[in-house]
Formats: sequence, structure tokens, C-alpha cells
Amino acid sequence: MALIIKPDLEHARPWREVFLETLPEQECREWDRPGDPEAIEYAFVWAPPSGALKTFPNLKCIFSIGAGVDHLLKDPDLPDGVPIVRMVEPELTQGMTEYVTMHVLRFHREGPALEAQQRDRVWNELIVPTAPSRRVGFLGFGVLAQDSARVLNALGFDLACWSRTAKTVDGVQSFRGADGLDPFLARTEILVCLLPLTPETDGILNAGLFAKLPRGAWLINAGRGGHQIEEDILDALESGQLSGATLDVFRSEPLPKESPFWAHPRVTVTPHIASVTQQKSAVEQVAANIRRIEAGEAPLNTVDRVLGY
Ligand code: NDP
Ligand code: OXD
Repeated sequence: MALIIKPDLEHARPWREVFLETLPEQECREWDRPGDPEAIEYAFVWAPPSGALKTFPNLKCIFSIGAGVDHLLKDPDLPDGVPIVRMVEPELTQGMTEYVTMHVLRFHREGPALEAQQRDRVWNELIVPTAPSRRVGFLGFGVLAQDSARVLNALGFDLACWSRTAKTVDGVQSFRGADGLDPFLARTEILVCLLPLTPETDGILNAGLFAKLPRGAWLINAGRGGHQIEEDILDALESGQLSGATLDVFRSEPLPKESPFWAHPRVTVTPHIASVTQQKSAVEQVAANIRRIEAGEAPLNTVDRVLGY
């Protein structure tokens, strides 16, 4: 019986060696050499072609190489009844916390304005408030956002979150559901999107949402490009409703060369690297889950196919 791997993220490195070392009891097959499909019990994949997973009749679990599972759930032929496990691993979490903290601090400390002043050789002593008077809000408050909030809380930021279910986390004001969105936005100066992409969150970063933020707010989107209506971001920057945006994800990736985001003076573009699944710790999580399944236990971090995350 075997595990098949399809690790073709932009930044994929050889995973097979790590699987062989960490999980020697499983034969590890590469995607382009699957052998007998009946032998495949586990799949560790990023964006498999539609219908491909259905060709493995004895699949016991599908592991997503990323935290997001939109790349799997868009497959209309995904095999029914097979659990899907999303990636939760400490180094992926740590990487996102570093990214979010860096870009929140950059906006908070007026980094873009100071960089512009330097370019123009302007000595203007910008006064910035300290963290307790800066209101940061998380759209989505799962594994990744909660760890970022832990660090921003230690720095003293005034934090809030918006999620489907209410949260009780020290130092973070919780807003939930449709009714909670407007008051959450009204108090948020730096908006960090760490939502999963689902039918409910598709296009959520739009003109209507930006209009509910305080004028001159900042946006950081490290969720998915599908969350953002890109023309609305450009319009909000043009009107001053948004002061700046840091975007790690885009509707079309790689971001096309002609995209206006590349050269926009108030946009920071990063190439979907806010955080990257790290091989060793990711394979350890997968191995632990496979051993749970083999022992008759349910895997951890399974996805609710109806909710879409
Ligand atoms: P989680 O599943 O742990 O958290 C998702 C959060 O979103 C939860 O708080 C959930 O609410 C909330 N949510 C989902 N749907 C809704 C909704 N309709 N309304 C309100 N809140 C909602 O995910 P992670 O934190 O692990 O990851 C988040 C996303 O980050 C991934 O799905 C992926 O798209 C993105 N990502 C991007 C990376 C990058 O490099 N740019 C790297 C890794 C991930 P509740 O808690 O109530 O369930
Ligand atoms: C993820 C990603 O979902 O890298 O983990 O985008």
C-alpha cells in the first residue's frame, strides 16, 4: 500500500526523501509514476488535476500541502467520503506570524511615507502613535491569525477579529457573523485578511467593505487572491479610502506583468510567499495522522467540505 505525492507548489523541493526518512513503512510514489492505482491509500497533494484523486479507489485520506484547501474543493469529482486534512504545522504558522507582524509594523510606523520621504530627500519628522492606540483587525481568526495576534498582542496593539464563530482570546475583541462585520470594520485601521477562500468569502475585499473602514485604512491580504476585487482596491487607493495595501495573493498567479499593482507606489507585492509549508515539520504532521488512521483513530485538522475549510 502506498502514499502518492504531488508537491508542485511554486517553491516545491524534493519531498520524497523526507517521507522515506520519516514514514519508512509507507511506499512513497511520485505523481507521474503512480503504479497500480488500487495500491494508493494516501495522497499528499497541491492542486491535483480535476478527477485525478477519484482514480484511486482505496484512498483513505487526502492531505493538502497547504493550509488552504480551495485547490482541492474546486474539483467537482473529488471522491466522496474521503477525509481531507489541511496543513497545520508550526513552521507554516511561524512564517505567517513573521509576515503579518512585519507588514503591520511597517504600516503602523508609517513605513511607506518614510520611504517616500527618503526618495524625495525630505526631512519631515513624522510622529507615529505607539501600538496601544493602533487598531488592527483580523478577517478570519483561525490557526494562523491567532498566532499573529499573540505576537501583536505582546507588542500592545488594540486587536479585534471577525470570524464565523465567537472567540475568547485575551486581548482580542471578537466579532462574528454578518452582524459583526460592520462594527468590526468601523474600528479597524489595519485590516489583515487570513480567511479561507470559500463561496461565502469570495470577493469579500470589495468597495463596499473598504467604505466601512475608517478613511485611510491599510489592507494586508495573505488569504487568497479570490478574496479581493482588484479594481476596487485600486479605486480605494486612488480615492484615499485605503492608504496602502500589502498583497501576497492575487486572482491570477503569477501576477501578470501588466498588472498595475507592480508599479503602484502604495502597494507592496509579494509572490505568495507570506508563509511556506516546511518539509520536515509538514511530513511529521502527515506521518502522525497516517499513524492515527492506521490505529483506527480519526485524523486531526480535517476539513468540513460543506463549510469549505
Ligand atoms: P483556519 O481554518 O484555521 O481559519 C479560518 C478562519 O476563517 C476561522 O477563524 C473561520 O471562522 C474564519 N472563517 C471562515 N469562513 C468564514 C466566514 N464565512 N465568515 C467569517 N469567518 C470565516 O485557517 P488558517 O488560519 O490555517 O489559514 C487561513 C488561510 O490562510 C488559508 O485558508 C489560506 O487561504 C491562507 N494561507 C495563505 C498563505 C500564504 O502564503 N499567503 C499560507 C498559508 C495559508 P471560525 O473560527 O469561526 O471557524
Ligand atoms: C497555503 C498556501 O494555503 O501556501 O498553505 O497558500
